[in-house]
Amino acid sequence: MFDKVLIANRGEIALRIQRACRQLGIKTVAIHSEADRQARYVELADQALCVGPAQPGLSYLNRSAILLAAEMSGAQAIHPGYGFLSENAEFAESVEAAGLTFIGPTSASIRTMGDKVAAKRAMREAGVPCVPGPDGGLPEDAAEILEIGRSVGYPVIVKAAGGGGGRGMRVVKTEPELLDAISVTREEARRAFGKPELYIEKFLEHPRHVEIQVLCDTHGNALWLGARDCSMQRRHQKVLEEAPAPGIPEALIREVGERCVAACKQINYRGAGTFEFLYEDGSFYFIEMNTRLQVEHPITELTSGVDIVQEQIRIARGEPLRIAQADIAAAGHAIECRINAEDPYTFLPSPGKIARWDLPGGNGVRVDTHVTAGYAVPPYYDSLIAKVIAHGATRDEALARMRVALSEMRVDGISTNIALHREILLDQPFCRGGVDIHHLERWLTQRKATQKQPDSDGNLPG
Ligand code: MV4
Repeated sequence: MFDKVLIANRGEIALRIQRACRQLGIKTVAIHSEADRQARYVELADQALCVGPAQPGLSYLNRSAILLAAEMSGAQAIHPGYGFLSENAEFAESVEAAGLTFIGPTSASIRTMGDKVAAKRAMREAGVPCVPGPDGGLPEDAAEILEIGRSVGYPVIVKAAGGGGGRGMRVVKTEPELLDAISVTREEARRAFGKPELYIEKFLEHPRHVEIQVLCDTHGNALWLGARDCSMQRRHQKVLEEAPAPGIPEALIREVGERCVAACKQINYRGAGTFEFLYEDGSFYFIEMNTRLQVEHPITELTSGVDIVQEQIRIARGEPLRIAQADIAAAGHAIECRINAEDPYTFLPSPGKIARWDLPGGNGVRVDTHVTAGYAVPPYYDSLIAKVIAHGATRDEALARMRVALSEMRVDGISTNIALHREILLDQPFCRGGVDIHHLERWLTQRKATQKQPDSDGNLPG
């Protein structure tokens, strides 16, 4: 049982975790880099410790400094948030070895799911439908590889076992390209992930990206909390997400959700997790499992009525889940727009001082942000500065509430992608629902072609 949590993260998720802790009467320790000394959650924390300079490698990824901060502050548990060390099995191990509680899965689960070949094998054994392709990693022998390519059928996609999230992947359209593509990808994997192991799958050409949220305690109980559609991505960066996934029959979602729960029980999973699927032509295909809290967790909180972060903490304290699957009445529809400090045309980060920060509100509108007027967005970290979430009884009501919310939002002093979100919410195919993972990039290409582009001084022509 712990009563003080060290939050090993920054920005909006640090504030989100702090809120959950404080609402449970748990003290919080904020660690921060020199660049985040003035952050809101540092000010609100019971204790704050600087763990290093701005560079992530010297601060938020500095495992020994974070463990020392836990020891010095008397924190008995660490919540890693997302990104940074949240899926670092060695860090989870060192937290447990220090006699502290890691608020998340066991290091064994993190390690297994971080190896995409082992993850896929575990899911196949648990009856979770996977993308077609041979079990295990690719062999070295050229003739064997070519035979595998033929049996899978082109186009195929080659992926690094140590990759994920779009890193270490290469699509191969025809057999003559296969062997060279594998050599290049193997070398990239060796350099990027420290291991060259690859696997191969049938490449799905127009899938949607649909994921299932799960929650598992240490008493054998596991729940699925609904589906999220994350297909609106640009270069593997999610721009906007929604729950549930529009247009997919509830019975099919329920069947996949139950398979995910069965898999969690089979692998003895603990805490919050997300099963990532590709959904194409009415079928689900497992691709990866994320063993962390995700950026887009609020849309599941709003449609399931479950406070996922508080449940993570309760589970880590050894408490059994207080809700059963039957208690989860999926309610309404939620959409999340990720607000980034970035140039709306180049998508390059736009750090700097925020002169004006006007946030939206009203029924069904939630804003998760650590930013306040006068805050200076640092250039060292990702560009996410706020998440605007709109919830309604129907998807159309959520869309209408989001449009109004974004019309109220105003940020001066830096560039943001608010204008991009306003345009997306008027895009007919998106508003109809169910676009695939390539839609946003096609739409951006067309928008760029038709839109007057500013010149190098930022002036629009004409
Ligand atoms: C795929 C795929 C199509 N077919 N695998 C991308 C990141 C990681 N989650 C796995 N991803 C994909 N795996 C097969 N067999 C499509 C994606 C994918 C994607 C690929 C290219 C460009 C954007 C993408 C966005 C989401 C998923």
